[in-house]
Amino acid sequence: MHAWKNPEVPQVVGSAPILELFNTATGNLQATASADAAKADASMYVCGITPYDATHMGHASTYVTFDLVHRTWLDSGRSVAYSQNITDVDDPLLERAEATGVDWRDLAEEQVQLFRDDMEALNVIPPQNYIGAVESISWLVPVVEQLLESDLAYKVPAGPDGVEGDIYFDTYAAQNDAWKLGSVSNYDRETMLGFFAERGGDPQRVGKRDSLDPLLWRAAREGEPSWDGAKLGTGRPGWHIECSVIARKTLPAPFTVQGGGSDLIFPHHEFSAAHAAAGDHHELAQTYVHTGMVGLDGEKMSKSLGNLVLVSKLRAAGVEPVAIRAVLLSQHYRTDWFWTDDLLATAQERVASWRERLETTSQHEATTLLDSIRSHMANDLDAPGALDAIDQWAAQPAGTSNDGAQLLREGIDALLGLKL
Ligand code: 5CA
Ligand code: ZN
Repeated sequence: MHAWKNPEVPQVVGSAPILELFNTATGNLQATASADAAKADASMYVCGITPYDATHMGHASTYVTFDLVHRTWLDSGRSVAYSQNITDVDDPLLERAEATGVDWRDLAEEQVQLFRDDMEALNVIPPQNYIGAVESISWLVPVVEQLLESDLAYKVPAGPDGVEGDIYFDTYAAQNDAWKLGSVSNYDRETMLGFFAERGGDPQRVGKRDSLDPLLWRAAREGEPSWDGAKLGTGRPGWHIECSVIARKTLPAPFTVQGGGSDLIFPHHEFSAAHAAAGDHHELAQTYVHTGMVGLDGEKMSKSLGNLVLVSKLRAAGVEPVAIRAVLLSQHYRTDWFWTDDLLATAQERVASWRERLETTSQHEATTLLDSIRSHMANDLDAPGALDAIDQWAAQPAGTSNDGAQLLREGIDALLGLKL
């Protein structure tokens, strides 16, 4: 599928130090390159939207976070391979389409287009590989066939609806030196069971070898879309295998960063990694990076709760995208936080004060501030620290020279994606 328009990213003299990010799998900060290969190619997979209610501030915050990873790598002279999926066939999308009387394909297409427009407005660099679940089915079928052949996947007898042919992953049989249950999330079994039930899993399904075993292939049901799955029978793909296959098909193994919101740690990223290790005996990614949840009025912002602040609505109301992006950058990516109108008003004031001060920036001020922004960003994406540094510069009395204005404007754009 096509993504969205590539923004111009200015090349700025100097370069960012090696980016360190917090790795959920190890619980430590981790360099995203070794010191002797600081400019090695980098690669990233970020889980994309399920297109039925795009793009709320939670989505925006997550994609802008990984855009900062992307920009920091580019600034340090690395080339970046970036893939993202679209979960364009899955239960919640089909349920929403059914409830609103819209064809699921039309709903997905409309929401993906809205998402593209929002990403473009927010100055997010697009992935080179933007792949829908539907597009990935021909890649996925042989992978699941192979798991069946190795007895790491199995067919479950018909459930209450009488349909035969659902295929599950054998979690415990699949453990090996590249992956064990908990390798990514480090959760205990009780926590896993809670999240599994909450986030699309079916611990109660009769006939599974273990309650946590995730679905790989769902046999065709009356009224649901389905595809020819060769030896798997007719059906549609499970969620984790879809991302696992798209990532492995389009990126090197292991790739540098696997990204998404913290709601994807378990089961989604745990099992995406498990599926890769089961097939290929290697780790899926080097670093698992997760963003905090954005909420509204005391609750996590989510499509199912309906407490959404949509990027498109704010844009339609005339809010400048750069101010929205400045709100997102004002919160550290690993903290949970709540969207408020006050945060937006503050960001609008900050952007105005930065713009005004830019007009009188010396070369020396520009290089000093850029160094500071670079070191904040390399330290686990400390964007709030970078914005505070910009505030401090803006609060200094205006100088008489403006020979640093262009450099600083371009640097703030290249590193933070803020177009002043
Ligand atoms: N399609 C799957 C991933 S394969 C999915 O989770 N889609 S989503 O539309 O629900 O979310 C898209 C991305 O936004 C995911 O990375 C998710 O973790 C993140 N996200 C969703 N809600 C929030 C939120 N309230 N705050 C921060 N990030 C969020
Ligand atoms: Zn995913």
